[in-house]
Amino acid sequence: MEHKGLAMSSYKGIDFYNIESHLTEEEIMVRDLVREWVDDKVLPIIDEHYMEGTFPMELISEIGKMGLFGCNHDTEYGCAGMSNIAYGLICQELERGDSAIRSFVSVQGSLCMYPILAYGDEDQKKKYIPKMAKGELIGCFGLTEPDSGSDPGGMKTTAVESDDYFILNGAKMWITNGTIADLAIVWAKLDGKIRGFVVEKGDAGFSAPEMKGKHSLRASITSELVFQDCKIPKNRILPNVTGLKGPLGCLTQARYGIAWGSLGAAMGCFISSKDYSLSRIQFDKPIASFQLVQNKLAWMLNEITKGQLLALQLGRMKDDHTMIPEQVSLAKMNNVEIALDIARVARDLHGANGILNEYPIMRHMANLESVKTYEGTHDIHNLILGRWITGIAAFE
Ligand code: TGC
Ligand code: FAD
Repeated sequence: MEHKGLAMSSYKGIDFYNIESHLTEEEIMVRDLVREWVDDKVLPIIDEHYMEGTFPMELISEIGKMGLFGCNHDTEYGCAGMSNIAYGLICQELERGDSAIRSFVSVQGSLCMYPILAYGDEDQKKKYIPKMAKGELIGCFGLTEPDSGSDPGGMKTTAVESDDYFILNGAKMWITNGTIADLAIVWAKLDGKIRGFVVEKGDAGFSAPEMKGKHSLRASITSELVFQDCKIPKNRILPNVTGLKGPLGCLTQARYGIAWGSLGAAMGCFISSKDYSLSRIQFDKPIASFQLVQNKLAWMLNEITKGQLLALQLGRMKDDHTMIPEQVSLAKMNNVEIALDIARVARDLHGANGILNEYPIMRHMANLESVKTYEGTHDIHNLILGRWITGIAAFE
């Protein structure tokens, strides 16, 4: 029996539980604007960039014009001052295009603009934030090192204070946007304590070679950052934070965006699966008419809907300033995992066609493998929750 549900409608997002009824007009407007922009500007070109291993640089100024960089920061230094829910919806729509686009926006706003705003001085805010909001300056965030990923406190990069400079030595690895960035927020140990520094492109002793050979996030630039007696002026230290809570505070912001963004990748895989199963005929019927296929589609919608409700409530708590980092861990961990599982089931539903770049499935699946690892691996978030539940840290 035919039934008028999602099958008969054109794409208007996935909103089975009427999340929209909880959104403001501005949130709906920005979500729809970004959704349309992704359809028009990202989806037609992203696969080529993915195959070539290039980032679509031409999109940066457009993202800036839409006010998406650091859009949830205050308007004082030129940011859009949107709600955290609006920011989450933007991440969701961008990642339906590709995780690389959401990553670019996450790194710029949450990992580079945020530490300058939260820990920087007035001159640093005035110098960098207005241009970063417009996309005229690109930022990156250097925490991970070859020998310290999940345990960033074990970093070896050092800063030494001389009369006129800080001198940085060491290396960062896996840094999104590194090679194309104008500035890098770099975390290094000064007198044994973790401090943040702003390193600029062109600083003597600083280089940012691109890392090649990725099978995931191919439309994103990933780099090493190398510091060899790199001298930076004294006024480039972030004066208002010391210790691991500096970088971890930034990660809370970015993990929040991923909790929403990963749902976008899941939605892309779900919609493609729904459309494909209605059009693919086997045994003289659309495969959508078989119970096992419907079971898979129903499971996808179920997981996406639960993930949306998690993200929505997380966003409300962030907007109310009651959100704690452990709540972000739960949503990042859950939503990335279900997105990856949905991508895998979607691949199966598309049969052999599921491996082709005509469909977004394998691209999302491969991207999500990185998303599961970066910003704290799935298991690190499990342990963060384990510590919250038991009071016992099981990291060591
Ligand atoms: P721990 O004792 O837990 O904390 C040290 C201090 O930091 C505070 N804190 C936080 N503050 C804000 N937000 C958070 N999420 C925080 N978590 C902890 C904490 O209160 C404490 O403050 P204080 O005042 O007492 O000093 O530190 P630990 O060494 O036990 O760390 C535990 C652990 C494993 C959870 C932490 O190291 C961790 O999260 N590791 C994962 C590392 C990670 O996520 N790296 C991500 C690198 S960046 C990246 O991946 C970018 S991808 C970008 C893209 O392309 O999208
Ligand atoms: P490891 O820490 O070596 O972990 C390997 C495995 O061991 C994982 O399964 C992990 O869960 C497990 N493990 C580790 N410790 C424990 C423990 N205590 N208990 C149980 N299991 C444990 N970093 C940045 O600083 N800036 C960036 O912009 C950035 N962008 C990235 C972009 C991409 C595409 C990727 C893939 C990574 C990026 N990263 C970035 C690095 C990322 O944050 C790290 O890869 C991540 O934190 C994990 O570190 P690792 O890869 O060294 O893995």
